[in-house]
Amino acid sequence: MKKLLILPLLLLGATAFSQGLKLNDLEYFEETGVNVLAFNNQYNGMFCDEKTAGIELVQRGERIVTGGGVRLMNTPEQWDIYPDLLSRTVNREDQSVALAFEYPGYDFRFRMEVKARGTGFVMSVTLDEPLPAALAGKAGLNLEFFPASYFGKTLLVDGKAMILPRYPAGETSMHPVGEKITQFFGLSTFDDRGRNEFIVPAPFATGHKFVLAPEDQDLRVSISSGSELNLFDGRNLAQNGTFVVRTFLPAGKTGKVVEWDVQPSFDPSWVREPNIGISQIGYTPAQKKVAVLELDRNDPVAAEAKVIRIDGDGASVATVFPVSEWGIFFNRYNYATVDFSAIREPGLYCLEYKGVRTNPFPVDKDVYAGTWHTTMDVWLPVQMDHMEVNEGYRIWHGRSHMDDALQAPVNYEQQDGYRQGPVTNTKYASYEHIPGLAVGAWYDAGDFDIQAGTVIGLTSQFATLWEDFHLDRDQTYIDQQTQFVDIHRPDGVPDVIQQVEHGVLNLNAQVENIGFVAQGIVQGTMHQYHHLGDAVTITDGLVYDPSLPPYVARGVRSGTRDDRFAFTGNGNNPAGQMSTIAALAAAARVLKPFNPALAERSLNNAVQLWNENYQAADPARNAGAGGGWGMAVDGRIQAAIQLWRTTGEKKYRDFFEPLVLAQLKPQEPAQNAGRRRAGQAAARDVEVPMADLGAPMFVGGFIRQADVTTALSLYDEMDDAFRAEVRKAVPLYAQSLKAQVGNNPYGVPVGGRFWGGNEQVITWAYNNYLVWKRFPDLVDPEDVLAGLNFLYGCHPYSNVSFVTSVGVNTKKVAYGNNRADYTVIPGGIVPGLLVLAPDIFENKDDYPFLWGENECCTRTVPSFVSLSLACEEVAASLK
Ligand SMILES: [Ca+2]
Ligand SMILES: [Ca+2]
Ligand SMILES: [Ca+2]
Repeated sequence: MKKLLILPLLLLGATAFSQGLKLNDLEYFEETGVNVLAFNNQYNGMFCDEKTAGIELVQRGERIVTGGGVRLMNTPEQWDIYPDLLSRTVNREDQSVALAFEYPGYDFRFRMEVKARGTGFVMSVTLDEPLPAALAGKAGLNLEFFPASYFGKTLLVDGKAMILPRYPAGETSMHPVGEKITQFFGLSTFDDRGRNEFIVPAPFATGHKFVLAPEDQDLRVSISSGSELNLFDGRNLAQNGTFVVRTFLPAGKTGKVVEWDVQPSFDPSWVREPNIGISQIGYTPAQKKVAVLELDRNDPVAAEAKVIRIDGDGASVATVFPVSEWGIFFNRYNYATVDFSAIREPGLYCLEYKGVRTNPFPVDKDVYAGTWHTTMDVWLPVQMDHMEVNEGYRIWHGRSHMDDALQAPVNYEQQDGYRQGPVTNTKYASYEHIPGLAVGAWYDAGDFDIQAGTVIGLTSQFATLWEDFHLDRDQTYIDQQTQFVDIHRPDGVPDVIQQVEHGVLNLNAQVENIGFVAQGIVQGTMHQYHHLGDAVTITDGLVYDPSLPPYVARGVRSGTRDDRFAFTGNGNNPAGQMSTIAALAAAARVLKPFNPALAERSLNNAVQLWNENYQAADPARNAGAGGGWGMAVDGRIQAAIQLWRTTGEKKYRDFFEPLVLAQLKPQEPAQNAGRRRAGQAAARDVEVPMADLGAPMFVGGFIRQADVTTALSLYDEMDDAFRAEVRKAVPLYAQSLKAQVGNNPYGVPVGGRFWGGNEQVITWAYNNYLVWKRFPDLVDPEDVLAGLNFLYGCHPYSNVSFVTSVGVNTKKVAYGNNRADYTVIPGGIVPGLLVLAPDIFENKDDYPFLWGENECCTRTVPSFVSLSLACEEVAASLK
């Protein structure tokens, strides 16, 4: 690892003696323990307001304030409109950032300034033209505080003592919908039950000086103004709402119309407590054990750390290990490592550095055994759509979405990236009921849509898990006849086989009723989409009948149009069918001994789709048809491999073999948009590109990942000539895996702009395993374990386990459908570390609503389970 030689003394000189807020090289204001960001992070057109944009305050290492700016609502929700940033000018002479904005639909332009003043700052709004009349009483200067940070804290309003509410019980009033500022996509987050009205929250405090949390140095912020300050609680409208400090812009005035003086909590002697990165599941005696210390740049690195064994009688034995300084990574913190691999005696240990002690962790030969059980036994069953899911005395949810789906209307677009083109590509008319869909599949993530990629991917990967690892664990009762699941209750059938069934039941239903797998089957209104709680209550479970009045049911039909929409714009893309074919064919193979009828049905559908589509699916004829990741992978390869494995027919092998071999040749890397999710590429540029994290996703001249892993997966089944070609390609591929780590102290590809990077770490570590399994000399097996060690706590920001409920210190909140209760669904894998501009790592563990940090995605399950099983195997091999 390359060390950045930066002298601690110089750094000490640079910041510790600074007086007042100053703009730094990354264009935000900085003083010890305080960072003020003025639109370094901007709003995202895909997910709208993510609570990661505008004027923000990071105080003593925590981002406690966000969303500063002029907004048109008292308490903006995620899908409320925000202004376009026209210009951002950094003025170093007077230590200010000047900003210009407009709300294009409202003919409203304004300027803002954020300017350092002593140890605090002033933020102001200037109007060159008076406020448009339609925005009087609506436009205001807002600043949002994360409520969870302030649970149990107090407030002074012009000196009057108050308690910040733990739960909202503020007052609201109803207004006619004509007064409402239209939300994004023209949709509404509010179900007004046909009354054409909307809710306006009232302030719970009003004054000229607010001091939040005067008792707490970490959280104290004071705001004062000559204008009236109001304090709103956004949670009256939305559980992810914030405390909003707000001044309404005056009507009929120009010039500087609002000015606030904001004083953060400043202490020049403050030093961030070290974050000691350890694996929360512990270590095997034989594996490498390296803790990573994430340190304040003003905190001189100590020479030693202690590893302390904790015995049953409470006695402890300490062993001293040297600390190696690694240097600065990604600007913000200094890093050091402690290699305590010499600890080999089984037992309980903790690590102590400069008086900070970690929680205990085990050292034992079986620490990796079964760490995936919570994920497969609990988290995954809870994600099963169209089923009632019981666990002990609790029912997680009822049989959801029994009303199937409606054909999504043509020329229609809605939240979460769903759009239907000018045609349906099906035999159905817009809004027509599509029968037979209330079976199988999983909720996509913290929301409840069925995403094609997730259902197809899980079905394929679970089939692979069965074949590669013979995963015969049975701890779940799954009955498709009565659509009932019981957790912690064996039923004699391996759970992974039942999950394959659950996938193909839905895939077959879609292929047979729609003709292909729809891009998504998703809630058709915004107020259903943001649903929290039991999915059985999102719809009425009755098929929509337009001849009945709304909110009236008759028998099994209902006049309430609450059924999901099937988005079928992808139906004219033959390449898009290939992953469905692969999943159906793989499932047919593994299901044959368990459910021969379903296996045969799946294979018939796969063969039919192949025959209809494989010629038209040639990538040469379908530019850009390789999926949303910017990589032009020929989907026909996987489809043909799975059809060959299932049928043994030579024609499939003859099809894929030359294609796989051709792709083993080194080629130019595909154009890649930083691995952003589809649609996010449209987000505005950020100051520090991903590559600065030291994790280049694609290295010039190296082979693309997918191609070699496909060849590796075939290695044992193919002849000597094929294997010889693979052997030639693998060394370069192994090098590219190493190169992807880049230059960071954690030894894995750290990343995560827009979305936490755990999935890329999992994929990278598992690809190391695929090489190691057949070419053990080419890959360090510790690189396989390093992926899980990162997930389990050896990562920046904190040392919490990113797998909920697994490990000693694990996530307390996650963005599941129970997030309103500030809890988790056990066994989920959160996205993890989010990298906010310019240099801020974050994974909040008190506020669950930041999806980029905390939303457990269903598609992560099989890759995480695969890596876990790989780590069991690797750990057992180390002596
Ligand atoms: Ca989704
Ligand atoms: Ca079972
Ligand atoms: Ca319905």
